[in-house]
Amino acid sequence: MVKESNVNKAFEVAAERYAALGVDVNKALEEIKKISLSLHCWQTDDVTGFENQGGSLTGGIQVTGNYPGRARNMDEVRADILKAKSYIPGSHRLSLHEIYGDFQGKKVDRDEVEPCHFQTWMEWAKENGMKLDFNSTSFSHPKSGDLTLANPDDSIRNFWIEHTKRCRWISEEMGKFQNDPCMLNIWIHDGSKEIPASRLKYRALLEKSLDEIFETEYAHMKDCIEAKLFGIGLESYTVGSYDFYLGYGAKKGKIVTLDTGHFHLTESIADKISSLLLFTPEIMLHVSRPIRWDSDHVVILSDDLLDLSRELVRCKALDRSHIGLDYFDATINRIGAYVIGCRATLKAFMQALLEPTGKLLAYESEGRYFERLALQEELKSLPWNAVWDMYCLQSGVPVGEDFIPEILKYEQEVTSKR
Ligand code: RNT
Ligand code: ZN
Repeated sequence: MVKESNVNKAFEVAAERYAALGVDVNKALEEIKKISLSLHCWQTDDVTGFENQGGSLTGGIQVTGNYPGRARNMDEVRADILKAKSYIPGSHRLSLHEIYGDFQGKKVDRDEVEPCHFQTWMEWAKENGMKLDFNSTSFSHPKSGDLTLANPDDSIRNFWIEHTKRCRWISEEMGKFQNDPCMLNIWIHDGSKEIPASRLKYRALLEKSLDEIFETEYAHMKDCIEAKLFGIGLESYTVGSYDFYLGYGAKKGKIVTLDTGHFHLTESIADKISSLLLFTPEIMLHVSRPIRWDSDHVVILSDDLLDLSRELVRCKALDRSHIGLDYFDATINRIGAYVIGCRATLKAFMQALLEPTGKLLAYESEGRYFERLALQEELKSLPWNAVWDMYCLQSGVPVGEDFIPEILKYEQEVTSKR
């Protein structure tokens, strides 16, 4: 067990070290408390949901691995979320997909879903101090195919329009219930394996569908549109590309979701933040980790993530940003995977909040580029982890590696018996 007295000592030394650079560690601790992640419920059960038990995951996404202990029903999903949450400092939101509705064993098709199917979720979330975000679900359904909102067949397209409209309505009710806007993320997989004869046709259809979906104005929810480079089996063309959604978002005032796994691998997501801030209302993130493709590996404290979190802090954009997570790994303990990714994301923000941004900016405007680079390098090895440990200690969650045996205990007692 990490000794509390060591956490206190290390914090004291770190505080002095940062103060010398003009950084107030206590202020950083106050700031990080305000960061609420939007935890993705689908890490608990490999994006299965409660509608097609045993049905396969489609839409060009894939969960790999079959580690034992997957949550099999709503009670298990809820229990696992609470378990994961107990190892993550701070207060966080929960992001639900439409397929996680409380359907009570009834068949409720995607164009029939209503806010009542999320009533128990709203109450449960409230009891557990969480606010909800929402996602429409157009994959893993007989009508998914390769095209949903961009389908030239009106009956299929209208089916998904109706679904997405209902998801906005549900989000509105969630937002009202929790007295805080619910973020609705719309991601569709539409695309094709081979080069289409017309790229324009499907994009025009998607624009038309979105216009219809967004006709109703709501006050308690916010729409986010998520772009993607490609999906498995849909490698040549994605209707909802980044250019498409950036254009749509800028023109119609919608929030563009940046999923960090949805771009060319050398593309910097951090570099996109400032442009989005200038031309779109807010920013929604899906923090993920692509390995060679959109593989949705467990998020770790990578340079990319650090760069992204620093950018949001430097742009003073935290109050215009929503930090959702999106990965699904079934090769290791799923709750462990959940916690690793959430803690890594918060650690990145901890480091960003400890940056002496004013000093770097001053060096830059004075043309003192040696000092700027030297300080950027030194910052990497400053004792940020002492402040992070203090955050965990103050939040009453395990410090450092102490969460590992706890997760193993839950595995032994609960998830391994599933
Ligand atoms: C897929 C998108 C999408 C999904 C979730 C389950 O590539 O990232 O956000 O992962 O909605
Ligand atoms: Zn995503």
